[in-house]
Amino acid sequence: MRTLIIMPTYNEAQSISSMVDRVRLAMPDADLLIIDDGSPDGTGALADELAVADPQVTVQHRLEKLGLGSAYLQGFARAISQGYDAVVEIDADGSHDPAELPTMVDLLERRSADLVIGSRWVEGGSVINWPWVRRAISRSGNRYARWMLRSSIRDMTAGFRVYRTTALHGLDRAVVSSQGYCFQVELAWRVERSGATVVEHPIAFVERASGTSKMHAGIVVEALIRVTGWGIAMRLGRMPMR
Ligand SMILES: Nc1nc2c(ncn2[C@@H]2O[C@H](COP(=O)(O)OP(=O)(O)OP(=O)(O)O)[C@@H](O)[C@H]2O)c(=O)[nH]1
Ligand SMILES: [Mg+2]
Repeated sequence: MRTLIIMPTYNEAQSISSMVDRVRLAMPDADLLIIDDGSPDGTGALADELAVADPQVTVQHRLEKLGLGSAYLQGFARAISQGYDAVVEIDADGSHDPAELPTMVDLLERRSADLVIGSRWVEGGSVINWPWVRRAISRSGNRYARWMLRSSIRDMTAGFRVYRTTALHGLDRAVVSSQGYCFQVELAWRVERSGATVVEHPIAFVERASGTSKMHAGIVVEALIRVTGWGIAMRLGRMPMR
């Protein structure tokens, strides 16, 4: 499968080089697109150096921090227009192990899946070095979203994924309402509700060892409000999302 790996970055200077190496080693035939939002710590310049040395690495620079969701939507549009079969979402902070990717892409093919999620909350999945509070928020948030959205996905907030490109057709800024982290929940839900096959593959998620998190309480609150709104709208029959 012709695969495009998309890695959005914001202030990941300490981890970008090793992540690019690990991705290229795990998936030597895939292309890698780094989308940097003008990171003040120089991540974009480091990414440019890596791209000069490797024709399979490309960097897209955006002038300001426009959010994870909008970075991915731009990457998806590129994957569609350039005829890739599969698209990968992966964080640049070392939390997702690129060594899982061959298995995840293989699952996409063998199980005829449209989305394979690297999941922390299925049997065999785990989270390493997270305080219990963060664990509890992720677990209960996922349980709530699954119930509210009548989904069968256990890790809807996961950011480690492989999509079949065809599952992303028609998704753009006019359709996808979330731009922050809730983007991942919305996309998983949209893909599942379109009748696509979603498979969860257990992964060990490792807390970032360097750099700073962009996560804050407002993100969790925003996701709760949106998920609740979608769930209510769905129960009122106002949001078929097909
Ligand atoms: N281009 C771009 N990338 C972003 C933006 N916000 C976050 N990212 C990247 O998206 C990925 C996930 O962000 P993280 O801060 O690690 O968020 P997280 O994994 O939910 O939180 P942590 O557990 O704290 O790591 C990382 O590679 C970030 O650099 C953004 O606005 N633009
Ligand atoms: Mg992270």
